[in-house]
Amino acid sequence: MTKPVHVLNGPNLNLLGTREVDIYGSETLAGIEQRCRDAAERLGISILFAQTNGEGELVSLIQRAGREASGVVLNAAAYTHTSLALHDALKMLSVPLVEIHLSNVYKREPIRHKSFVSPLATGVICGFGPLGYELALQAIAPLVAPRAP
Ligand code: CA2
Repeated sequence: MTKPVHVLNGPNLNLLGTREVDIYGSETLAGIEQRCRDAAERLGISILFAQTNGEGELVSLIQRAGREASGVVLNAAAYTHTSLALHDALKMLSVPLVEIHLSNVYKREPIRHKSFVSPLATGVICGFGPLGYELALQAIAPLVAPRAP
């Protein structure tokens, strides 16, 4: 059986829907998780969904994904723009990686234009809000599907 795709979320995304709704929308992270579960079922893949506020914990989740996942969808939130530790952990991944952001980070402050994730990603999706998670799963599904015998 194919390993799950790990959908990993970084700091403060647990607060989605409660503030900054003008930027991130009103959907909660629980709502996004449900969207992912529905999309995964349609696509015939399984997922593990997780969020952490800690940089070290996010590194540990990526290391675990290296052992236990067939692919990774990652919204590393602010650590995207700051974390060399995250970059080093992602270097060790040998499965497809889709970087995702709810907002269009390139339309925002210049500090958000730098990504420690993008150079290691298979592809990047940003600016489509929660729909981006579904698009990321749609993009990664054919890359993690088992080959026909
Ligand atoms: O657009 C995205 O998905 C981001 O990854 C979100 C990060 C931000 O630092 C990135 O530049 C772009 C921030 C997530 C913080 O989420 C909050 C949600 C509600 C209230 C406050 C923060």
